[in-house]
Amino acid sequence: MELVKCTIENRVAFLEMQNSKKLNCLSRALCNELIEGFASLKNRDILAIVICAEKGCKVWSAGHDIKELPTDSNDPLSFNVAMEKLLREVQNAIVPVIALVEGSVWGGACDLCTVCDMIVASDTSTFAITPAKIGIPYNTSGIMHFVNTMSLNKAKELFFTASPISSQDAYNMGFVNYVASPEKLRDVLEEKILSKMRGNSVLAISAIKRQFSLLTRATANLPMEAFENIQDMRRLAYQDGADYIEGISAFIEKRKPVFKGKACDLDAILEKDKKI
Ligand code: YXS
Repeated sequence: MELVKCTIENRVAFLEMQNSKKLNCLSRALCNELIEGFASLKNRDILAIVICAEKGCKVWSAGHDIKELPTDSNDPLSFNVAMEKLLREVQNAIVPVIALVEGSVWGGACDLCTVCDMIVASDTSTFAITPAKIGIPYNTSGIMHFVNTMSLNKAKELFFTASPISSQDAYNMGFVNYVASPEKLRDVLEEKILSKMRGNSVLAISAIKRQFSLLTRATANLPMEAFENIQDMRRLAYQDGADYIEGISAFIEKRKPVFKGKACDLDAILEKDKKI
């Protein structure tokens, strides 16, 4: 693996993202190497997996690689894209996964943090979920990750403003477990979490972790039509809505996007769809 370093220290596995020159964008290559890292740890005697970036990084991860987002009307966040597979790998891990965050966290990387079991962040870190900034209708499983991790009002604020919040704010709302200076980050991880877990039964922790994963993914019985309506709406937003292409182009051309989409456009398109 070239983009991820996997080490094991005192029964804790560290998957360190080492592509800071590309701001650790969750490209297919980086996601696949993280998935490979998880696979290599399946039968190891470990009590936790830590996802981290190189010490001193300014950006923990800039999120999905925008230059890899499809512009051929395919769903940018479909079930089988590498980033979605990585998010499921974290949730299916049989030991707790902890995000050790230094630097800023963006977009899909913020979702990666929500699916981790705990977060220890530096006091200079920020978190932003940014699909609205790029014209992307986020996906249902991704939204549920935030619904399961914070209050609805804070989740909506994060999505609708697409603006970064500080790690202190994230701590105050229960999203981040501990905040520490960059120099003390690993010590706090060890002292507050790992050292206490070491004395406990990894078997019991694994059984509990698997229950959390199953229970948090159990949706209240969503009627099939609602799910189909969601898929329809998302498809119409990233296919027929021009905002998605404008968001990607604006980012690549380093200019502010000029979004022309209106909320009622969705109704009009849905209406048109019904007439077919
Ligand atoms: O100009 P060059 O070629 O050097 O490239 C620039 C950026 O284009 C590139 N870059 C990215 N390329 C692909 N995907 C990205 N996510 C991405 N982010 C950055 O890296 C080079 C340096 O970027 P620059 O000049 O902006 O660096 P900076 O230090 O001034 O600013 C760092 C950031 C992270 C604040 C800034 O790059 C930024 O805001 N990046 C976009 C963060 C973001 O919105 N990520 C969401 C990606 S989409 C996603 O995750 C989901 C699909 S969703 O949107 O639904 O959540």
